[in-house]
Amino acid sequence: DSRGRVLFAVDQVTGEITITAPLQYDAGKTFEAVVEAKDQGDIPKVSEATMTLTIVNVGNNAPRLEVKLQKTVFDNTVLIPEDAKNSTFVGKLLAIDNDPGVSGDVTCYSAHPSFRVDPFGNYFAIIMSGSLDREQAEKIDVVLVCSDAGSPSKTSSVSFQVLVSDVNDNAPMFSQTQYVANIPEENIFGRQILKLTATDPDAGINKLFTYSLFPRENSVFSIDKDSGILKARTTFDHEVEKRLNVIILATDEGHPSLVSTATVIVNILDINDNYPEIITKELRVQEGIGNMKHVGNLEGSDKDSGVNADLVFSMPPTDDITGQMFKVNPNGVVIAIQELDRETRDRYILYLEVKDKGLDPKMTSGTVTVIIDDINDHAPVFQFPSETNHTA
Ligand SMILES: [Ca+2]
Ligand SMILES: [Ca+2]
Ligand SMILES: [Ca+2]
Ligand SMILES: [Ca+2]
Repeated sequence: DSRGRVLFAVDQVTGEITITAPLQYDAGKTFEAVVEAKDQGDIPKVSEATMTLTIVNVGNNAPRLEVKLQKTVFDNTVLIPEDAKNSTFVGKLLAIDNDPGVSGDVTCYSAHPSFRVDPFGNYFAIIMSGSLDREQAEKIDVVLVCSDAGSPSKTSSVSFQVLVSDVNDNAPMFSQTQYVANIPEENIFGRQILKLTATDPDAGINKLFTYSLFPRENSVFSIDKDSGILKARTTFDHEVEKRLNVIILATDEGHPSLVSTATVIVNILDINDNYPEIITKELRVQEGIGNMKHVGNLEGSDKDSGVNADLVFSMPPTDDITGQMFKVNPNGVVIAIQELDRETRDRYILYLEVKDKGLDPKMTSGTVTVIIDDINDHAPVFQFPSETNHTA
């Protein structure tokens, strides 16, 4: 044959012709062989006959497939960006089947949903038919399958690789959209509030990002652009502000870059850093009120919150007369223990203490003046006229 193979042999005695190599079927192909016969005389007589062999197609051959990719990065591998549009041309699929009739009619399909093959003249066009996502699959094996219409049908497959290149299609993602931090007031400058974390599933510079504050100028907070550590640039005062919000951005280095945001709520917790005050300066009471009677309520204040501003009044033991005359309840109610008589004494000065219930209680001392008002308990004594001198 054309490749110089010996395809036939003839038995020198019996004349039997045998096939020594597989005869590949090609439509219409015939083989010719010349057969010689000679006798065994001293000068042999030779005669020749031409043998013509037509190969009959008894089997059906599977299509032979070949992929010719458009942009190969290396052998049999094509590089496609993950945002490649539907219908992007990827390469050609050649499907050769020389079988006669329907045994040579070939149809093909792609086993991968993101690709399809469309008949196009004497080849099939390999075309994108779905979207790619590098974050899902960075390397794809695409298997193309072709079958002829013979019976039985013969099928072949061929594959190629797709390397999906990254596009910056993901913003960095914070681990939470909202963070809450509880920081006691009177913190030191530069105290760490919390560490934010974000991740970006892209590749290369598309996955690099930095943290920043929004707006960038902030006198209260600072953030480390690489570590995401949020710090205080000031000393917080619960009595001025109980809760602060700050917006953090994570911006990647893709072109164009993508940004995401998170909110940090900072609760400024109370510390017992304020002393109570006694607001009441004086209490007025009418004379003559008796034993265990209500004189008045003491009022106090404390700028702190909760127990740190929960006040307890007391009157420390004293040798003074006030200790025998008055009693102060913890809630600030002042009681007269004995009857108050203006004529005996018209004012008393109470020495008081007020203390909060904080963990480290703060106490303030002060005085409150109790003024005894007159209720005209003595009938006027007329000097003149009088009943006794009969001047009336
Ligand atoms: Ca990104
Ligand atoms: Ca990406
Ligand atoms: Ca306090
Ligand atoms: Ca406080």
